[in-house]
Amino acid sequence: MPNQRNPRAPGRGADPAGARYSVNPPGLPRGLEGLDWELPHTFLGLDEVAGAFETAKAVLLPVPYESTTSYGGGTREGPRAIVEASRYIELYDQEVDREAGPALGIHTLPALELTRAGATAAMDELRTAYACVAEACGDRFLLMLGGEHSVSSPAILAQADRHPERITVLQLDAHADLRLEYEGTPNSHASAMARVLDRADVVAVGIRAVSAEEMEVSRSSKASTIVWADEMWQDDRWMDRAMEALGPKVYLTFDVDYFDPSLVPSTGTPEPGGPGWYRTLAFLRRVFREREVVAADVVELAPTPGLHAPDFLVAKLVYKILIYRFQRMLTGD
Ligand SMILES: [Mn+2]
Repeated sequence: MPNQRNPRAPGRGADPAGARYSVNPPGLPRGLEGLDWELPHTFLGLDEVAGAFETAKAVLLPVPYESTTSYGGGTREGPRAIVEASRYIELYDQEVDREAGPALGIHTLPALELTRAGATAAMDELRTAYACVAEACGDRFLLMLGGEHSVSSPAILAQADRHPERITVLQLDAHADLRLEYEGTPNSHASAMARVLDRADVVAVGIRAVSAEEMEVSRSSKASTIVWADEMWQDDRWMDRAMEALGPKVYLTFDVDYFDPSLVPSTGTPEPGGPGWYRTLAFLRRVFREREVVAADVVELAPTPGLHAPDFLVAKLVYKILIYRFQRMLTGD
């Protein structure tokens, strides 16, 4: 029996005809159909129709990896909190004037568990696994949910392997992550971008905490561009500067500590003076309109028990990224 009371009801996600919501979770024992079952624990709570891999335009890969966090911990819980919060997002998006999620099809993969036999082994494992997932995805848009920022480098390197032309990494972050090594490991979250500089250009936006060593690395590398958070408060010229530095193919890595900690306090290393919501969306909209974004990740959410706003913000950010990626398809221009 279709549930017509409320689009938040179980089995969220329009059926192919778009007229009703499917209800029953797969594998339900006979006789239990039609009861008020909760939404699936998938991105947006999409059901097995709207979330089917075969027809999905976008795929989410949760990687709840945390090992080298230097200050506050908890990024291991990030992917789960994003997916949970996403189940309460309005499917309707005002910018594209439709329920974008069911129209796109978004498939949520199970979380990838990495070995605990050290950071190097875990990063090697992730690079292999990510390459395998990217291959299986074909032309579906792959977005990875972290986890700490170190998960980005294996993903970027795997994407660099897939694209013969040099890609640009667009890094939204408070920190440059250009340390050659940190706390004894070159695989630290603080070294995530240093790991990729010889394979990709890196345009870092929102930066407001760097070390002297990182400034040396940035100044001596033609591949590194920094847009400082304090220039972003003055006017929008930073957007032009960032766009000019982006090549035609972009990998987007979004460390949520980019945002001001008044918006996202739930992160390992919060830094004051971060950008806000609407200018960030304006920038992302432009990036997706003017460049080909080949893949993305959103990392470093460390949920605070009882504080849901940052989890919801990050879930909505993920939804907006997917909407911008398919903006033309969704609006028909
Ligand atoms: Mn950061």
